[in-house]
Amino acid sequence: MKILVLGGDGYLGWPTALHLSASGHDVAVADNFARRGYDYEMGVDSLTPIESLQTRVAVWRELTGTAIGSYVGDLCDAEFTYRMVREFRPDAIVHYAEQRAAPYSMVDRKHAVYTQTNNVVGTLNVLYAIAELDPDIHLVKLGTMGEYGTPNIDIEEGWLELQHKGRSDRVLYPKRPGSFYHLSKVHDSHNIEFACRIWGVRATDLNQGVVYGQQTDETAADDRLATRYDYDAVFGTVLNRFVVQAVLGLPLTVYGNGGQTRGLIDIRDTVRCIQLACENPAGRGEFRVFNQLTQTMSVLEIAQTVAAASPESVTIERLENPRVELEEHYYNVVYTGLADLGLEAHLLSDTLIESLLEITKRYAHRVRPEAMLPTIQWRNTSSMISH
Ligand code: NAD
Ligand code: USQ
Repeated sequence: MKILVLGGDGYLGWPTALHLSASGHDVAVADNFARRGYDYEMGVDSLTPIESLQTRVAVWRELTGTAIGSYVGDLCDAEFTYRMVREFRPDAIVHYAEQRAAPYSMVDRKHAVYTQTNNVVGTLNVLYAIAELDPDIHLVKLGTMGEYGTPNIDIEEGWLELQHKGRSDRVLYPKRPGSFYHLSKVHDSHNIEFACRIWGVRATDLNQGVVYGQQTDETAADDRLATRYDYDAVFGTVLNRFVVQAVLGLPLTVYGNGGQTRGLIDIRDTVRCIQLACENPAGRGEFRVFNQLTQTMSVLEIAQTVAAASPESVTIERLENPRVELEEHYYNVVYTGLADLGLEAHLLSDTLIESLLEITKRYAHRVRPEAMLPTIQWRNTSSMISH
C-alpha cells in the first residue's frame, strides 16, 4: 500500500514510518518540525540524540535500499496538504501531526489557542483533501483515551448503545476530557465522524493510551534511526519520566495520591496497531473506533513497578497535583478491536524497563534535572513553561 505518515518526524511517527516501510509498504512522511521548535521554546531536548529528517531517511535507504519520501510543510496550509495528497496518492493516511502535550495546551491562552487551531484546522484540511481528491483514502487518525476521561461506567470503543425513555440509539460515546489538548481530539473525532457521514470518508480513530518505550526493531538497527525520548514535565509521558528519574536518583513524581488510572501501550505495539489498521481498512462511510491500549495501571502502580525494576533504591514522592483530574475512580475499558485484528501485546515487563534504564544511563548526561518538576497549573489561566 502507499501510506503517508503525517507527523513522521515525531516520537511515534518516525518508528511507524520505518515499520510500515519494513513491512513492504511504500511510505512517505510529512512534518513541519513544530515539535523540534517546542524544544527550543522550552530549552529542553530529547534524551536520545536525534538526527534531522533528511539524515534519517538517507540512513534508512543506506541500510535497506528502500526510499521513504518526505514532505516538509504545515497541515494548516491547505495548499501544501492538497499538493502532497495529489502528488503521493496514498491508499492510507496515518495522522499523528498534532500538538500532543496536555501541559503545553494548558500553559496560557496562547498555547491553548495554538493547540486547538493547529490540531482541528490541520485535521479539517486533511479531511477536505481526502473528500475532494480521493474519498477512497483511508484516514487512520490518532485520538486519545483521554477523550473519554474517567466516567463511572464502562468505556466502550467509541460508540454507546443508549436506552432513553423507552427508545434506543447508537451514539458517540460521551466525552469528558481533561485538558484543552484532549479537547482538541474530541473536536477532531466529531469532525471526522461527520465527514464519514456526509462524504462517505472511511476513517479509523485510534484512542491511544499513554505510550512508553523508545525502541522498535527498526529504530534499534542504527543509532541514527533513534526516535525521540521526552522526559521533561511538559512533553515527557509518565512511565518514561519515572525511568529517567530512577536513573538520576531523583524521587518519582507521583501527582496527588497516584490513584488515577490510565491505559498504557508499548511503542512496539503502537507501530503494529497502525499497520493492522492500515491493512484492514474501515468501509466507505464508516467511522471506526478502536481503543489502542494493552493494559491499565494506576500512576502509583507505574511508579512502584519502575522502582521494583530499578537496581538502585528509588523513592516515590507525592506532589500536589498540578492537574484537575480524579485520583480515585472507576476505570473499565473495552479494547478488543485491535486484538481481533491480530495484535499480540507486549505487556509491561521488567525486561522492557531494564532496557529503558540502559538507554537512559547511556544519555543521562543530557538530562536537565530542572525540567523535571511540573510548573504548569491547570487551576491557573497562565503558568510559566519552565523555571
Ligand atoms: P510528537 O509531538 O513527537 O509528534 C507529532 C509530530 O507532528 C511532530 O513531529 C510535529 O512536528 C508534527 N506536527 C505537529 N503539528 C503539525 C502540523 N500542523 N503540520 C505538520 N506537522 C505537524 O508526538 P507523538 O508522541 O509522536 O504523538 C503522535 C500522535 O499520537 C499525536 O497526535 C498524539 O496526540 C497521539 N498520541 C500520543 C501518545 C503518546 O503517549 N505519545 C498517546 C496517545 C496518543
Ligand atoms: N503524572 C504523574 N507524574 C508525572 C507525570 C504524569 O503523576 O510526573 C500523571 C498525570 O497526572 C496523569 C497521568 O500521569 O494522570 C498521565 O500523564 P502523562 O503526562 O503521561 O499523559 P497525558 O498528559 O495524559 O498525555 C499523554 C500524551 C498524549 C496522549 C495521552 C494518552 O502526551 O499525547 O494523548 O498520554 S491518554 O492519557 O490516554 O489520554
